[in-house]
Formats: sequence, structure tokens, C-alpha cells
Amino acid sequence: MPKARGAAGAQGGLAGALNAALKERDGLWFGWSGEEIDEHTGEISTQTTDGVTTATIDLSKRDVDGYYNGYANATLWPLFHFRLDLAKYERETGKGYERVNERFADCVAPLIEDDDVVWVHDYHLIPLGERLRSHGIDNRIGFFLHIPWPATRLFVSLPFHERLARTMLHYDLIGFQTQEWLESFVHYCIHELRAEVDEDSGRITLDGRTTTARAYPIGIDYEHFSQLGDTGEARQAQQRLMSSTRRRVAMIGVDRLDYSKGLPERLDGISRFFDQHPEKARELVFIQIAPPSREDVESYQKIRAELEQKAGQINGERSEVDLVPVRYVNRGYSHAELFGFFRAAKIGLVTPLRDGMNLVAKEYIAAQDPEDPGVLILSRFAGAADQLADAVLVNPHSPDDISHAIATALAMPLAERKARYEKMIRTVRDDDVQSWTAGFLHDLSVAAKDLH
Ligand code: ADQ
Repeated sequence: MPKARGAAGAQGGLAGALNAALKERDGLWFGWSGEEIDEHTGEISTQTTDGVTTATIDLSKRDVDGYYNGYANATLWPLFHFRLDLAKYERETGKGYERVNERFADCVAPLIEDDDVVWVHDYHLIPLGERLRSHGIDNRIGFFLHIPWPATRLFVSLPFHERLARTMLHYDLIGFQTQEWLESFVHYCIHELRAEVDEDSGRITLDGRTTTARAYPIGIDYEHFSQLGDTGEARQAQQRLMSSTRRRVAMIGVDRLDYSKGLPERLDGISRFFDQHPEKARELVFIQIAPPSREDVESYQKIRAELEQKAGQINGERSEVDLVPVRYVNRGYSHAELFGFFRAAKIGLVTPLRDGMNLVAKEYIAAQDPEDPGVLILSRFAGAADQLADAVLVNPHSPDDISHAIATALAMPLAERKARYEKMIRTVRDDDVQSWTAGFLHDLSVAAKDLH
């Protein structure tokens, strides 16, 4: 069986999802080590653990500033999350992005063998497929975008948008999280690139090359995650939360500290809820777990300060000697501990302003007690809302909507909680990360047949 070749940017939320897929296929993971060095050397370090070989290169400080902190995280990330107000357009960082993708192609091309399937992940590496083609690699190459693809009207604000979009068409298969992001991409291809599109099969043809674009909603590793529930670590975490909240209802949010996750807006919604139901301040505790991320990017420092200020304000207004309504925790926890916290929390608040998918929503459902499940409040702008339509769906920009959803969740009878949970757990369990990987890799092999 051909080995799988994976490539991804610095490890993040999606690393866990991919490891399982690589393990099964004797795969090789290639990417940035996360380390900075003075000058780029192109030296590759490899390490094999549990059947997965990891090959990484270090990047120079200049490359990290331009490519990672600059173009990937201060240009593409905000733009693709519909935040034109935060997107920075700098030629220098754009050049850094292209330079580093070329470096990656240089380093990984010699590691690719004839039968290998190459799977490139995410916005850090959009041009990598096209760069590999220029190195003579004609293997099957697929690309998966973990974040949204923005509407054409937003995407065209990116200088050289056409150059970036055209590189996408060098992949054999392009995967998006949802139909909506797929449709935005197809719309761009039709109206800006004048590509020929067969919407039924997802085939896009331009300049004699054909690629297939489809939606593949990512799932969680359900089996592994649910087994964590039996560990002492999960039970202790659950106990810890329950005993510290006593008879109050615990409501939980777990996110990377990122402006796309809608955290200040969530606190505005909670504040509105307490304004409208002051008596509930004694009955409800909100726990927000949000470890800092991307701290070298300015907009991330701002969000941290804003959140601290808003949490402080609610607590200043509503605290009593024996009660603090908002607990804001600035650190990460293990998945086992998160399982325990999710199980103890009767309401899960997942309210991103925009999110490719959002795995926290699926983990919250997976951690519930089937006999007494909690209620998921979910943003309609998260990719996950398509599959989890039985959550209480909200507009995360509206404090009134969030407040109303909290009141609905608190009052929801057991029978309705169970009915909603039963529908949602089915998709979380069945559409897991293993079936996501198998589906993508199957289509990649079929999509490629015509070309190879
Ligand atoms: P992320 O933006 O990182 O990922 P998400 O899907 O919510 O977002 O989370 C990924 C993982 O990180 C989850 O397993 C979660 O438990 C963990 N995590 C998040 N916050 C945490 C915290 N405070 N402490 C500990 N762990 C935490 C990107 C896209 C998403 C998409 C994923 C996968 O932005 O839309 O769902 O990739 O494709």
C-alpha cells in the first residue's frame, strides 16, 4: 500500500485528528518544527514514533515573522474568518509566504516516492501543491482547508488573490469543511477565474487541468475521546468542577483565545442574561477555558486584554462573598480533563463568529451522560451547525439571542434534552475522524484516476 504523505503547518487543533490517519497508513508527516533558527539551512530532522515518521525543518526568524505570524496569521486567518478589519496586507509578508512554501517544496519533494499519496493541510500551505508540481511531482495530491473559504466579495480584497486561488487548482482534490465554504470557492472560480465548473461532480477545469472540490466535514476521534471518560483523570476533573460549583448549574466554554471564537461577544451575552435575570446569578456559574495562542500577533494581545476586562466587569457587578459568576481560566487542559468538565457542565457555549467546523461542539456532545445530557448552545456561523442542527442555534453577535438561548437551556425539560442529544450523538459518533480520513483518501484515489 502506498505510504501517505502529510504536510501541515505548525501543530495546532488538527494535529490529533491527523495522527490517527497517519498511524494507520505508515505515514510521514512533514512540516515546520515550530523552532526558529538564525538562518534557514534546509536540514530535515526525522523521528519515528508508533509507525509515524515526523520530518520537520526549522525556519529562520525572518521566515516565521513573514510567513507564519505575518501572511498566514495576520492576513489569511482574519480574511478567511470574514475579518477584513483585522487583515493586514503587506507585500513583504506575502513574499515570505511564497518563499517558505517554496522551501517546504524543496525539502519534501525528495522524500516523496512514486506511489505516495500527498495530503496537504490548511491555509499555511495553499501554494504547496503547485510548488510540488513545479518540482516534477505528479503524484496524487489533495488539499484540505480547515477554515472557511470567504465570500468572493471579501476574497477579492486580497492583493494577488487570483495568483493564490489558481494554485489551488493544481491539487487533484480540494476538501472544504462545509457546503457553504465549497460554494464560495466555486463561485470565485466561476466569476473571477472563468473556470468551467460541473457543480454535480465538483469538477473544476481551467487551462486544461481538472480538479475536484467537495465538502468533507471533519469529525472527532469518537472512540478514543469517549474512552477517556472512563479514566481517573476525567472523573476527578468532573468531580472537581461539580464540588466547586455545588448546586449551581455550570456552563462551559472551551476555546483557543482567538477573536474568531466570539469570546467578548459571549461575555456580552452572559452579561445581558444576568441583567435580564438577576436572580440567576446565584444559580449559574460560567467557566471559560481559553489558553493564549499566537501571542506574537498584535490582534491576539488585544483580545486577551478585552476578555479580562469584560470578565472582570461582570464579576465586579455580580460577585458576592461566596460567589463569582464568571471563572476565566487562561490555560489549557488535557482532553481527559476537558471530558470531565464537559460532563459536569449542563450547558456548553460554543459561539464562534466564524469557524471552519469547531470540534469543541462535537466533544461536548460526546462527553454527555445519555440519561441526563446537557444542552449545547451553538453559533449558526460554525461549520458544525450544519450537522448539529439540534443544538440551540444562536447568532453570536446578538447578546439578546445568547441570553435567550441560556434561558431556554436552563428551562429545557429532560425529554427534550435527550431527544436533541440522541440526534446529535449519532452524527458525532458515525461521522468521526476515521470516516473523514477514509472518505477524503478514497475520493483522492478516484479523482486521480483520470489524470494518472
Ligand atoms: P481550532 O480553531 O483550533 O481548529 P477547534 O476545532 O474548536 O478549533 O478545536 C480543536 C481542538 O483543540 C479540540 O480538540 C479542542 O478540544 C482543543 N482545544 C480548544 N480549546 C482548548 C482549550 N482551551 N484547552 C485545551 N484544548 C483545547 C481549526 C479550525 C476549526 C476546525 C479544526 C479542525 O479553526 O474550525 O474544527 O481546525 O479541522
